[in-house]
Formats: sequence, structure tokens, C-alpha cells
Amino acid sequence: MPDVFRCEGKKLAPAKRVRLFCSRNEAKNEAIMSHLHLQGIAAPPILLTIAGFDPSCGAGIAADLKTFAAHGCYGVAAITSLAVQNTQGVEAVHNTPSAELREQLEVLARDCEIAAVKIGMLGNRGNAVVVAEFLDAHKFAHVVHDPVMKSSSNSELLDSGGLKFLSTEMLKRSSVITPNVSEAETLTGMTIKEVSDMEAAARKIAEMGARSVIVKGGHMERAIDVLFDGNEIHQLGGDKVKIEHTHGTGCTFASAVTAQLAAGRSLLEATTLAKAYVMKAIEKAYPVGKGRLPLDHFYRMKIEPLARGTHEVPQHGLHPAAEPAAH
Ligand code: PXL
Repeated sequence: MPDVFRCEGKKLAPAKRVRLFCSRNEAKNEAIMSHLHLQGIAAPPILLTIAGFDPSCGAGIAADLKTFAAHGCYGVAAITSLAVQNTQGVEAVHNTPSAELREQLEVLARDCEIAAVKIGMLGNRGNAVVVAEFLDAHKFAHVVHDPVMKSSSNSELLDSGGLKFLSTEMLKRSSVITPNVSEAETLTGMTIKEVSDMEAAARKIAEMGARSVIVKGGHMERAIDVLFDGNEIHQLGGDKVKIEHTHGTGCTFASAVTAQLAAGRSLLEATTLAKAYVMKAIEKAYPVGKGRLPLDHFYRMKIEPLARGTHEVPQHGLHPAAEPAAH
């Protein structure tokens, strides 16, 4: 169906033709899917990320999709913004026109059974409004919102109208919101110095409408995260890892929470597992680029160097190096 693609911004065929093509193919797809089911091949949970694109792929949509894949999920994505950036910082931000963001969301929702949604950078108020309307129309089981305001290199990733809309309208639409200390300060107007301040901020964000809140303390002296589930406060401890030299930790954490919730875990379990995953991915961050290091989302899949004597597969008997030494 190459004639439905867009080329240099020009529509080559109206969206109606895509829909016609899809409905013709639905029957065929159903037959293929039932064949796959018979073979025991089930669809993995499908997770949607609504976030910005970082071309260096350390943060934003790329980090989210890598995290979903590392958790055995299938990720789909709607781009709110193109952040022109590399590992050294953001040079420009081009927000997606709101009507185009709406189209991206609708085309996905028409096609896939979305198990959970992760929201990251929204860019501006217009895009935040589109996302709020989308959430209202679909009622997803889990909505994890990482309220991205600035990049690690301090560039603005949300305009002031978007920030206002986030506190008045977006908090109540998410199942869990994951601000870092500085975002929690902006949302609440509080100054956060201690873990007790993080707890007070988490409670205040819940009063402002959020169902549950995780205030991330990665930049604090003690790397403690605070989870308020609407009833109880939990403190999640962890070794201090060098987060200052990395980028995309917030995106990765929220995406890992999303994947764990979609797998049916409780919020406390999901948060604990996501924290452990992010800490290890930070520890294994790659030396890519000249700036902040991207995390290794796939550290669990690393192929270890082969043990001595197993580097060749002999046809008969053991490789000579693996033979017990003759004394
Ligand atoms: O880490 C915050 C963040 C989120 N989303 C996008 C980003 C960044 C930081 O650079 O570029 C797209």
C-alpha cells in the first residue's frame, strides 16, 4: 500500500483510504491471529508511550520503547515533540501540531488493545489538552505520567500553559505521577530538602488530584524515592548511583513502572522493581557520545564472554582446553 504514505508533508492519499484498506484486511488478520494463537504465540502486552523524540535515543520515546522491549512488552508511540538534541544537550524543540498528535493517538487506539499508557514530555498546552481528551475517551487501566518540565541540561520541555494544565487537569487523569524533586517543587510551590519534605510534597500532589505519586530522590544526598499510594507512604531506598552523568533515567523509570503494572504487579512492587532496573541500567550506562551517557536498557541480555574451553564446539569429546589436566 505505498500510495497511502505521506511524502514531504503532502498527503498522498486521504486517511479514508487507509481505513478502507484496514477494514478489508481485518478479516485476513483475524485468521492469521487465530493461527498464531493455535501455535501458542500470544500478543505481548501493548504499551503506548506519548512523549517527545530525542534523536540521541537516551531519553524520550526511544528510552521508553527500549524499556518496554526489555520487559517483554510491545511498545507503540505517539510523538508530542521533536527535541533536536544529542547527548550534550537540547538545541531546539519542535512540538507536534496538536491535530497531528490527535491523529497519531487515534490511529493507534483503533488498531491495538493498549494495556497501559506512559506519558512523558508534552511540550505545550495544546498537546496536553489532546492527551487529556484521549484519556477521557478511552479509560485505560494504567496511566503513568512522568511530568517532564526540563531536560537534564536544563532546557524547557513544557510551556507555562502546559504546566498549568498539567496541575489542574492532568494529575487527576493519571493512575500514578512520577515527578523528580524539582518537578515536585514546581507542582507544589514547596521547597524540598529532606525526605520528610518529599513525603509532604507527595501528599500535596495527591490533594491536587493525583491518585498516587512517586517523588524521585535520585538527585538528593540519599537516593530515596517516596511513594504515596493514596493511603500510605513508602520509602524506597537504594544505593546512590551517578545519575548526573546520564540522561533518560526518569523516562526509563516511568516506562518500567508502566510495564510492571501492565504485568499485573501492585504499585509498590512495580515501583520497587522499576527502581532496581533503572539503577542497574545506570550502572551499565554506555560510553556513547560526548555528553551524558545513555542507559543500557538491555543489560540483562548481555552475552558474557565464554568460559575457557568452550569457545569451540568440538565434533567429538571435549575441546582440548576443557579436558581435565593429565597429571
Ligand atoms: O529526560 C527528560 C526528557 C524527556 N523527553 C525528551 C527529552 C528529555 C530530556 O532530554 O529529550 C524527549
